[in-house]
Amino acid sequence: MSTTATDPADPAAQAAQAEQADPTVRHVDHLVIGAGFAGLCAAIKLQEDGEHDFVVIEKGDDVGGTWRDNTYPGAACDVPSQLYSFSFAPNPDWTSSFSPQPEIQAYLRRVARESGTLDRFRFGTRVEDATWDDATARWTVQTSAGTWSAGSLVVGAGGLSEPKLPDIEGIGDFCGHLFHSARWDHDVDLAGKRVAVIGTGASAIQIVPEVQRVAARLDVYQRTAPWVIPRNDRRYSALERAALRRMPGLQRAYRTAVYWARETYVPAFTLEPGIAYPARKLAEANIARGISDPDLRERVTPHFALGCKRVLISNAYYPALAAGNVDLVTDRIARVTPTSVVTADGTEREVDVIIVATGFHTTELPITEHLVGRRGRTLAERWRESGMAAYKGTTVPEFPNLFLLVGPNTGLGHSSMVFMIESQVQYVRQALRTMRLNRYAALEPREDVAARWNDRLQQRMKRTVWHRGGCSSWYLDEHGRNTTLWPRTTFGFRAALREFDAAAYAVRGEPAPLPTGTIPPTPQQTEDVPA
Ligand code: N01
Repeated sequence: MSTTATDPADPAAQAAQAEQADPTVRHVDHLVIGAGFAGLCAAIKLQEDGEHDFVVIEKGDDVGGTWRDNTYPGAACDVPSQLYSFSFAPNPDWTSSFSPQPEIQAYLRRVARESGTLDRFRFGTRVEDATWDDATARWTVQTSAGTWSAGSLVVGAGGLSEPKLPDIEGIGDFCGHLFHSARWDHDVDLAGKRVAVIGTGASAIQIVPEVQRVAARLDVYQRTAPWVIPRNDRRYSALERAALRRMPGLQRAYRTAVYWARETYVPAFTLEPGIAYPARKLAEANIARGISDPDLRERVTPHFALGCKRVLISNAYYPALAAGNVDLVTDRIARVTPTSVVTADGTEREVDVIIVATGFHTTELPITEHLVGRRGRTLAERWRESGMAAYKGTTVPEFPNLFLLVGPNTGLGHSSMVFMIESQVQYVRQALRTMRLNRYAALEPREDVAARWNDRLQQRMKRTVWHRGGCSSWYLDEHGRNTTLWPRTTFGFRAALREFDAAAYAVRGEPAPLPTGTIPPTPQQTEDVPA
């Protein structure tokens, strides 16, 4: 077989040569991992830019990501739907201000269908590993359905996709039904059952009121009480929806109003936690309204600054805890037996079903164990040494042509992740355009630039409520560094990613002179709220 060298800056020639070498490998310009909000956004925008040679690899059997997986009763978004949706695909048909999961899932399915990209999606396919090949300047991606070779890799695998199970003695020996909130077992009928819910985070507080209504008894195991403010949910009337449908300008104005209202939380989170005093009063009033028993009120009142952990919203949670068939258990769980949960004080509570609402692997993302960079080590290995960090939350030194969506320090405690995803996808489009125009085979951020970016970010983090608020949370890694959240405004994030800053990158492949008149138009950020 011929091994004639090809121009490393010419992906087509590289692909052709590799195909000759191994005809079982399929070649694409771009491979996207994940078909949630992030992967779908990437696919739609790649297509819009004329980048038709891509594939989306998705382990599930549908689009939707976390909104496909979290089907527990009561699942709904805690960011208003007018903002928690793509700016380029407004939906006038949301039935209420905080949409339930089935509506969000239906929205994502519709957007995917109408985008005309679905034929590039490979469902039921798991990425086993992805390895950078320096010789060809391409990623080799092993999947459960064969091997792909891709010029660039866009990872939209999600930060909340891998359920985290609690490490409790005996939990594996439980003989009743046990499942995680993100893997709800709909075959289990909870009516008349004795149920335990472990955890009191965003998922649990939505699950508890639903289970309380049908279960014979419900034990809620709380390790740390969360702050819960009222949920100002409202159903839209048919008239309102008709108005939103007929007047797109009205919907844009609505979205803009929600955006700015949410952005007013930022100073309390990132500058001075004391600013959140009115929200704290709201949360205390929420407790007082829902619970009359002083002892229970005391036990659900957090002892840390509001915002330190995710602020939850619910009108139904406290009344459910106060119901006659519910016990809030604040003693530590010592062990689980085949039929019961035993707490440290020796109390044993018999249960038929245990619902584990203990969150996700957020600071050691499982996909990173499978991404092997230029130096032959995985992204997980790099991050074990240096902590989870990326340049602008998106690119990582040592990992050429890799783009992380919802990467390190892009999470939010107050607003819509869809806004952050669109900002990142804009950046990726600019990067790919730069590569095409200049015939770069590969680019990766410079170590010094990435380090400066992250030093500044961590410096800023010290002022935030997530560090000063007196709690432990999944925002922080084992060294106490906040590697998950963005510590500034979302419009600040968008501004930082608006243009691709090629000078921050090491590139491979010589720039070629551009023939005049053939420069493709700059991909424009969809007109959105802060523009
Ligand atoms: O998970 P969490 P989640 N023994 O990690 C407790 C998004 N989301 O699935 O606080 C006993 O927040 C743990 O206790 P503690 C949103 O971004 C959004 O609820 O660590 N308890 C905590 O109470 C959210 O932040 C929406 O002391 C244990 C709970 O389990 C993220 O998903 C809805 C334990 C875990 O809370 C995750 O939320 C749902 C143990 N061993 C989720 N281990 C909406 O948009 C953990 N806990 C509405």
